[in-house]
Amino acid sequence: MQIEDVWIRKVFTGRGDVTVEVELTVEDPSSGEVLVTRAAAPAGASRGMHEVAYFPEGGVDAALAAFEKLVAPEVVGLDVTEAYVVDGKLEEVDGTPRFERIGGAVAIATSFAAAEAGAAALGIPLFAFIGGAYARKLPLPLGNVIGGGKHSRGLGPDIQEFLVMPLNPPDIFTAVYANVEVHKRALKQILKVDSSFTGGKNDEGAWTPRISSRTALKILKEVAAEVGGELGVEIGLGVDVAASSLWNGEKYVYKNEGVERGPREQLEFVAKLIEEFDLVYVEDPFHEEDFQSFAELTDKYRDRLIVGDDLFVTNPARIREGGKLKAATGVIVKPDQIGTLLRAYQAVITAREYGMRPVVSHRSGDTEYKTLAHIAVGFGADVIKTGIMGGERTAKLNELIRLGDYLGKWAVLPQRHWR
Ligand code: 2PG
Ligand code: MG
Repeated sequence: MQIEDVWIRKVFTGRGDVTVEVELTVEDPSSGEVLVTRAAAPAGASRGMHEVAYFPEGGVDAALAAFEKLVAPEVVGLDVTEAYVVDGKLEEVDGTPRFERIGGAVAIATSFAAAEAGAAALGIPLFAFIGGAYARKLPLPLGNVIGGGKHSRGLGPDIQEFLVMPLNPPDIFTAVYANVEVHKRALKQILKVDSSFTGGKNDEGAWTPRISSRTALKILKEVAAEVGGELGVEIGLGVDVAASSLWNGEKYVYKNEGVERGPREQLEFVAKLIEEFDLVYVEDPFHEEDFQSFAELTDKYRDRLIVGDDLFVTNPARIREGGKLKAATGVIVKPDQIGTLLRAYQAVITAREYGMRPVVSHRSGDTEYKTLAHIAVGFGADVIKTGIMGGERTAKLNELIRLGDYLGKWAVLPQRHWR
């Protein structure tokens, strides 16, 4: 099954960022059957310094030109049923470690579309193409209920995300439902502490009241206990501090709270939040170069998910560095951060070598594509981080529910496999 034709166009993410969508036409030479698959690149706002270049110099139009000139002539004729052959070609035609010539957006959209084509050509679902016959574990959904930081344009709390995750759901529908219900019911509690709040939501569909981080967690704790009690499910709390966005080179600046914290105070602050709210998930508590503080915190809380996002940027070399230092118990896997599905897979393998759990994640500017749900199941991720509300978020969650049906009795139910 060879690629016959390729196409690229500019489209938009849910936040209105311009991104690229790649379309591939594949033809079966024996039957003459023609398949068309497409995929788009998501876009982050709080990007890690070590991520691949999103677009080449010159922006999206330069990306389109690079696709036409460098990628298109080389991928036409490749066999999509050979996993990752297109990804290898993307590395080759770009030739830089950060995809500076073609841009990470072109790379990941092409990589995704090629995997979709491979699956379609073989007549199997994408997750099975990625993960093989043994891929049948459903991830726990992790989603943000209240949001701040860059995703709320500095108008909400200083911490970027206040998250919930069901820990022992009986099935994937109930898992998603638990998060949806917490999100819906949180509004009433928010209005009790911020009567001026008009129900605004941020880039990822999280509520953005002007409240402190501690108040946000208090609200989540109460609502999660209420919903969890009704559903008979334990719902854990988490945060993505996105600490690189707060770091000014010396201190963590909490603008809305009017507080500055040095590295030591930051460690104490985060540890206190973990204790007070029994946080099961803590992402990027320190800035992207501070492996040492990560290791100190992880040493205290090995039974929680202490997760690196900007720290690792889905980069196998950085994950290995962190693994050696025991800097985390979990690794965010955003395929777009590293440019291809093949590299993301290598990131997952490396994380597991060091006993760290993969958390497959969306971006704040995401698209209506459901690709991420298949990647999470294909990689056997413990957790999928994909928000709760908004079409580009529910696209992934609804697909997970469908995959649960598809796998039926063969599904390994989403459960907390740690602690
Ligand atoms: C994060 C992500 C997704 P962004 O920090 O984890 O929530 O945000 O895509 O803006 O990097
Ligand atoms: Mg993050």
